[in-house]
Formats: sequence, C-alpha cells, structure tokens
Amino acid sequence: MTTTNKPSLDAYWMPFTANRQFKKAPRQFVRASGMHYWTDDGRQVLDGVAGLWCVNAGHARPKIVQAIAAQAQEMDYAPPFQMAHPKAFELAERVAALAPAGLNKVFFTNSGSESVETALKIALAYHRARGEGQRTRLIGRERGYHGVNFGGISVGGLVANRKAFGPLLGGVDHLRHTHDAARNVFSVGQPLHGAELADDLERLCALHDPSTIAAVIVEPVAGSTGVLVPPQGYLQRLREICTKHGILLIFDEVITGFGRTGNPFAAQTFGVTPDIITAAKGLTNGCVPMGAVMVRQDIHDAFMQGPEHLIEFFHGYTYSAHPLACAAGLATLDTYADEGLLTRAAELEAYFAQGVHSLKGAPHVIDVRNIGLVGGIELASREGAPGLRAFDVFLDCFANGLLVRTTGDTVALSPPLIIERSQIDQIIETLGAAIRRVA
Ligand code: PXG
Ligand code: PLP
Repeated sequence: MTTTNKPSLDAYWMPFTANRQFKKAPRQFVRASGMHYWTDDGRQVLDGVAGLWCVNAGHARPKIVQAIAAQAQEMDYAPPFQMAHPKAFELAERVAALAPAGLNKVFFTNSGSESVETALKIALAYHRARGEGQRTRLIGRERGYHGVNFGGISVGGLVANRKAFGPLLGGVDHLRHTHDAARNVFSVGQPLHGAELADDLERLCALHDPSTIAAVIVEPVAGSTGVLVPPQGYLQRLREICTKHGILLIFDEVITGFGRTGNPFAAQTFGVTPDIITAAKGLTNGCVPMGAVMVRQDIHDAFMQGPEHLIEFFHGYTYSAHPLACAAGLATLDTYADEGLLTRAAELEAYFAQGVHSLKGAPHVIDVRNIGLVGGIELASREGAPGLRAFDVFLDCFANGLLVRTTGDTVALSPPLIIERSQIDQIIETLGAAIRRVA
C-alpha cells in the first residue's frame, strides 16, 4: 500500500537492471514528447535511443495517441482464436505491403521475443508439413540476440543470457559472429572484410548434413551485442547457402525493422530477401506492445492442407492482434508515411556517420560502427571491470540531458527517425564530453 505519490521501489523486480544499484539512485521518466523525455525531477532529456530502439516516430505522436484512445472506447478486446476484428486484417495488409516482395503473410505477436519463438516454430512445422520432418536443427550466431524466451536464448549467442538456464533447446548450433576488429576497425557503414564468415554455414552443413537443418536466424545488424554491421557480401552469401540446401533464412528485424537502416526493413537496405522476418518495436512506435512475423506465401500455404475445419498452426497468443495494438500500428504506419520516416535514416545517414566517427580519437574510443541511424561507440574496458566505463558514460550523459544505451563497453545510439541535424550535434557533443570526462 502506498499513501504518498512516491511509491516504494521494493516490489518491482526490474528487467535487465542492476536492481540494488538502481534502487539506491533511481532514474525515472514521467513524461515524453517528440525527441524528449522529462525526469521526475523535471529535467528534459534528449532521447538518443528511441526509448529502447522502438519509438521511431518520436514520443506521444497525436495521431497514434488518438487512435489508441478511440479504440479503447470502441472495442477494448476481441478474442483472436476463431474470431477477429477488421483492424487486424488491415494492419496485416499494410505490414505485408512494406515487407520485401513475397513476404505477404503476417502473424501477430506481442513482442520481439514472441516473434522469434513464432518464427522458429513456423520453420519447424513448415518442413514437417512438406514431409521433411527430419529438418529439426536451428542455427543461430555467436553474439546474436533473439529475445529472452527459451527458443530465442538457444539460438542466441549472448553468454550472460544463456548460462544460468540449463541445456536450452537441443539440436542448435551457431555461426561465428562477424566482428573483426583487427581488419574492420572504424569502418564507415558496412565493413569490407568478413563475407567468408558466412561459409561457417557450409561447415555446419557438412557436420550435421543439410537435410537436418530447418532454419538459420540472424540479425541483419546485430544490435544488442553492441552494433555489429554485416560485412559486405556476408548476407548475400548466407542467402545463397540457405537456398542451395533448402534451409529457411530468418532475419530478426526487431531492431532494424521500420526504418532504422533507411528502408522499411534491413532486408531491403542490404538487398537480401529472407524467407521469414521477425519484427516488433517500431511496428507500434513502442506505444502498445506488438510484434509480427512476415512469412513467404508458399511457407504459409504448406500449412493449408487437410480438412478445412482443422486448425492449421497450433500457435497464438491471447493478445495476438490486440485491438489497441492494431489501432496503434495503423496510426504508426500512417505517421511514418505522412512524414517519410521509413527512408529518413538514409537521408541522415551521412551526417550521422560523420558525427559518430568524429568521436574517433576521443579517450578510450577503440571502435566506431554505424549504419542508417544506428551508431556504436566502443570504449576500451577498464581492467577487471568490463562494462563499467560505458555505464559511467551513460550516467554522465543522463546527468547532462541525453539518454544513450550501453551493452558491455559499447555505447549504442538509435535516435527516433524524426531527429534533426542540430539534435544529432547535441548527441555527439554531450556524448563526446562524457567520454572525455569519464576516467
Ligand atoms: N530480437 C532482436 C533482434 C532484438 O533486438 C528482441 C528480439 C526481443 O524483443 P522483445 O520485444 O521481446 O524485447 C530484440 C529486443 C538493447 C536491447 O539493449 C535490445 C532489445 C531489447 C532490450 C534491450 O540493445 N532488443
Ligand atoms: N498460462 C495459462 C495458464 C494460460 O491459460 C495462458 C493462456 O490462455 C497462457 C499461459 C498464455 O498466455 P498468453 O496467451 O497471453 O501468452
């Protein structure tokens, strides 16, 4: 029970947070609009990370706010199993129209993690439906992040997210990650070296036999691990090997989807079309939780056999295609279209790249990576305290009116796509000063 307007911090077990440290010196936002947050002590903070890579159109956009309010009035909830509502179909059509050609079936979830589980299950069930039920292996990649559910952490490659949780899914193997600091340090955009790392898939095919492999899942740009941009030619090569062996290629576009790299999807930016795309975050501008899985027509069609009265895919969530999420999604896509936001990252890319790469030469900066409106500034780790230097930079930025994100000792930037050049300058100035201040 709370009696004041300052609730106790006790009960809330915070996700991916150093809870004890946080509760000694809490940081809270109470309001947001456009490019900014406001803290509980009234300070304005520039949002350098679109919330958590999701608020691509900026905060509290009127069209989206109104759509959610109106939908809550009109119909709060509709069951998604054996029932539907018009906005679910409308949003699926709109999402399919943005997706690469051919990926025209859309399954709704409530998060990136759920999109990943859904995509992996579709891949397995697809092969089984075609009489290739022996294709059960799933291939991920070192340093990959695919959410926090059991399938996602199994194919994922972040040690901390896996090590405490037992043997995970069986039959999973991993490609090597694509980070090659020695050859690619301070690359602007896609690094030159490393396409041959895709040949790891050939090695895994030789080891396991390709007929046992169902799917490969990778982030086109690895975000959570500290912004790893794919080497030139790497995704093309992965596509070729998958096609050659009948393996489905899944792009996890939870971060890269909805304009982050200068096109609706990174698949379009890199000119490589996967068989399945997972998305979330930017789909609703972060306003209402929602994810989506975009699937090739013939993968969907493989499920559509047997008696028509039978359920074809035993999968779905209570909140799949939630009316509030669909309303938010439609208004979000309208806002993106009205303001040209899904290609704005391409217009700003050169300016943004110049900004982040100007931090080369600042103390401790050992690499800078960028693509579209994503930047990663990697700092040398302090001896015996990995992650602490970047965290101190995060705290310094926050104290000086800028929200950034850190993973390990990489500072990640992914501002809302409405950002102005002067605000890019402000990010670089505040971040640069923080890096120079922090020991
Ligand atoms: N796949 C990818 C590629 C992601 O980036 C997920 C799946 C999971 O989405 P949900 O909605 O279940 O969180 C993500 C999420 C970070 C950070 O610090 C990134 C994510 C989430 C939280 C923090 O970079 N990405
Ligand atoms: N657990 C129980 C006991 C349930 O009844 C349900 C859904 O009906 C779930 C978990 C799954 O919840 P959701 O559909 O929101 O993922």
